[in-house]
Amino acid sequence: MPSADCLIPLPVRFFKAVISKLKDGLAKTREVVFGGLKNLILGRKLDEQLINDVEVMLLQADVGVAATQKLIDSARADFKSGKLKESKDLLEHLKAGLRELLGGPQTELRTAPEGFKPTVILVTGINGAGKTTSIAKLTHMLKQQGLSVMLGACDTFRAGAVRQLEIWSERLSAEIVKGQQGGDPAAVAFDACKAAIARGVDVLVLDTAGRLHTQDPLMRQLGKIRSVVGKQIEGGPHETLLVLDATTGQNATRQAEEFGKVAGVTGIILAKLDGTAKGGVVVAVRAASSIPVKFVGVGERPEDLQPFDADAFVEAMFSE
Ligand SMILES: Nc1nc2c(ncn2[C@@H]2O[C@H](COP(=O)(O)OP(=O)(O)O)[C@@H](O)[C@H]2O)c(=O)[nH]1
Ligand SMILES: [Mg+2]
Repeated sequence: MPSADCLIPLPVRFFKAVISKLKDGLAKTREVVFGGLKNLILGRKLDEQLINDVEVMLLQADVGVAATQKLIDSARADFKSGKLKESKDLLEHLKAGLRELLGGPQTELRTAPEGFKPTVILVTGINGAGKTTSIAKLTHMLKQQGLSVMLGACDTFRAGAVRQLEIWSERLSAEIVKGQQGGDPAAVAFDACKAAIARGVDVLVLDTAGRLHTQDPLMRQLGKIRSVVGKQIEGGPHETLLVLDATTGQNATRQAEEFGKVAGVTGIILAKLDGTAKGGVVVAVRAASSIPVKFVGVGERPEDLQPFDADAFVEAMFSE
């Protein structure tokens, strides 16, 4: 069986452009936390107390207990052994530690094997996380790369959900397959797969209703959508993206862990990073599960999605 190991190449990464856009999206976090952290570190002499104060700030930024502990333990050890001499050494140590925590498996989208179409991307997460908006942004990004995109409106549950996706499909000139409100989402997925094959589109993106990982019937329904897709399109869904709301802090971290166990999630979109001063949650989410953060959402416009890049992220966090 062909494996889903081909990657949609992301647009050439203009590292500086990515950083500059991320900087805007991370303005709140930078102002409140990481900018402050940089000033705190560089404005003081390196000692135990400074490291303690940095620890508190990391926790306040929602970096999470486990990741903070890792960063701080190694800073303390390197300070004691004399490796960190000045406060700027601590800053560099911290940045390197964050880059390491945020790095890991590749973050490009997984696709259908070469020569096979369509790639199917299933999008899941709780109500209001930002699924539909993230789908619009993803569609915009894929279309910018010259790929054709079709949308499947499998959120048949919430009133207005189909219409919301339909409005995006019109704005973005992407075809949409929809069913009746209250209808079977798996049936919509079935129709969408058929239409995507018939039209020869490159990527089919399926929107779904919000659900909690604890809602068994809804999780079974998600399983049914997955199996309907898999029966029609070999290896599909090739990517299952979990959308998390960055403003929910440690709740987002918990969802990454829990959905990761039961929903076959292969990547995370961390939405609404622009709306929080606790952007450190990216680190906590990354530390909590082996699922890579593939994109971050930094606004409500179609262009407000950024491929996640650990180095760019850390640079943006600490920039002026
Ligand atoms: N500021 C900001 N708002 C967002 C972002 N992503 C989604 N939203 C908003 O969050 C709300 C819920 O989004 P929606 O896509 O409908 O969530 P869904 O229920 O998961 O489909 C909407 O008001 C969106 O405009 C983001 O990255 N930044
Ligand atoms: Mg929605």
